[in-house]
Amino acid sequence: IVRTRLNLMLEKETTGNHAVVSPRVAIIMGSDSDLPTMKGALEILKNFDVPFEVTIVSAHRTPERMYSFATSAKERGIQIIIAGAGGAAHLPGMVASLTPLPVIGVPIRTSSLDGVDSLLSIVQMPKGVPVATVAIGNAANAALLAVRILAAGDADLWDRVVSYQEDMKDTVLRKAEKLEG
Ligand code: RP5
Repeated sequence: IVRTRLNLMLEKETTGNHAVVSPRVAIIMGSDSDLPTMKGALEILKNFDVPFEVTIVSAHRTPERMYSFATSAKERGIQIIIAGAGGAAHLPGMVASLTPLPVIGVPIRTSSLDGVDSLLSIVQMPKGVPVATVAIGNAANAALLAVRILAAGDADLWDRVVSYQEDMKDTVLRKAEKLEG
């Protein structure tokens, strides 16, 4: 993956070797304007200590780059792709058409149609070419889904997912107790 402006922007935010060593997940987005949304996925993968790479790939502005990214992802060790895009959001679907790897789509909220355009562009895939689509702007859930898929074959990661769910439950129960007095 070419060192892009986005990679440079993320340098300070990624810790250790998350962004460069044996990435298992690829996070791509159509534009650097998607980054504020996609940061939600970066945070989750960092918290679960899942190595990832992140870059910009645009279906419309850089179609050749999209092709080379998608067709080389498996041989580079990528197991899951998270793709964020807004508007005519063809990136997740086109990537899913170019590789058998699981693709999770993140619809980016837009100013004109509030992200409904992105959601419908990503979710309405033809039979045979699946994209797992999360809610508008919910990049965190895309990463959590990626972590769960990886955890099915990774005992350590499985334990971390179980702890995450337990922590979530405890948080809600503590809030309920506080509310009840
Ligand atoms: C899409 O167009 C991107 O995913 C982004 O959400 C949207 C707008 O991109 P910019 O014009 O901000 O670069 O391809």
